Amino acid sequence: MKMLVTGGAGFIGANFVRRTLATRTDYDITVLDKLTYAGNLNNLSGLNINFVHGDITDRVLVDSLLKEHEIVVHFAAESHNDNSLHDPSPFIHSNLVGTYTLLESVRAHGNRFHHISTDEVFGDLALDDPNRFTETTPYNPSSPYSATKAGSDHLVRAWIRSFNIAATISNCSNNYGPYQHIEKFIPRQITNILTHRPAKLYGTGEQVRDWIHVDDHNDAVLLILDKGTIGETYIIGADNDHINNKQVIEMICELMGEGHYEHVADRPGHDMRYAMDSTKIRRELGWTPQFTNTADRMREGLSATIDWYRSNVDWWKDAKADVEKHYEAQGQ
Ligand code: NAD
Ligand code: TDX
Repeated sequence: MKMLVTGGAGFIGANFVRRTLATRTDYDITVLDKLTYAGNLNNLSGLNINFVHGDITDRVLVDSLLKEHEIVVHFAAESHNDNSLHDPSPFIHSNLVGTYTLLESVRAHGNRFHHISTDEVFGDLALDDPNRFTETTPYNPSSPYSATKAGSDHLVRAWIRSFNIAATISNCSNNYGPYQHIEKFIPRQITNILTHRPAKLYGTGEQVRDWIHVDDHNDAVLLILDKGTIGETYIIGADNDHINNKQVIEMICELMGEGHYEHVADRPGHDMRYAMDSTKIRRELGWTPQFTNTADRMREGLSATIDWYRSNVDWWKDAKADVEKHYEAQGQ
């Protein structure tokens, strides 16, 4: 089976390629990636795959690849909320125009398409709201990032209904694990502590993210490719919606033997709480996350992630000063 993975040099995409090669023998993988600041070819080093350096908005290139591949798994996107608050334009380009370009090519070539999306398309929940997001929750995105992801989901849904393309969508909660860019919350704190900087918590840190280990997310995507129903959307989450940012930062500090962290300027429009109801994928496809449910299992996943950043200093050290300079300019 020939599979094209867009954004496969980024955090989740690279872990997906690794996970697929480790657990399946029937996939021949090509990665299409623009290698933006978030893409890193080293994420794929040592793997037996084809790599194509290019932009998903390049229709000629996309057509030439889709002609040769049966399956497309679409991870490529601008992915950081904070960046989208400063310059939304790359988000419009990659997340909206990029997804549109892929969909038009899928329509022409008849590929099986899986679109990777996020919980942020639903907006946020109040801290005391007992509800969780489901596949039928109305969309209500808050940031330019989440609005472009919501728009890309709507495009996929419209192409399914209007043109009958063989597509599925998954909306997953916050991922953590190896190869995550150090601009993001968990790796930023780990690498801050490793470089003798204080960990940095936005505002009061009451916000809740429904953390999931990246391997659990990718196993769910592989299951959707194997057994998912064409046209359907699946919510992916590991029931971690009871741990707030302050508790996560304290867990990281404790695991790394560091007592001190700082409160810094809050993110404008900061979403309060995400919580995912993944009953559908658990019931219909039999998916179960491995790192789940209790603070103890999250501690296990975090501990392994800390070890990875400790053992792979060369992977992140060149980017660290620039990332922190950028945050410092925003009082963060
Ligand atoms: P990332 O920023 O680490 O990686 C994105 C990758 O896409 C990079 O390799 C980048 O070079 C590539 N890319 C960006 N624009 C491109 C373009 N125009 N053409 C080709 N390649 C391009 O992101 P991530 O955290 O791995 O997220 C991957 C996907 O998963 C995104 O669609 C994101 O919205 C979604 N998602 C992420 C999370 C999370 O917690 N990180 C949670 C749910 C869903
Ligand atoms: O230094 C920090 N301190 C801090 O308190 C950073 C970088 C973040 N935070 C907070 C903001 C959020 O409440 O931590 C939480 C997580 O922040 P991010 O890692 O930036 O993730 P988030 O904005 O929640 O979005 C992530 O999950 C959904 C991914 O980046 C998105 O791509 C995905 O769609």
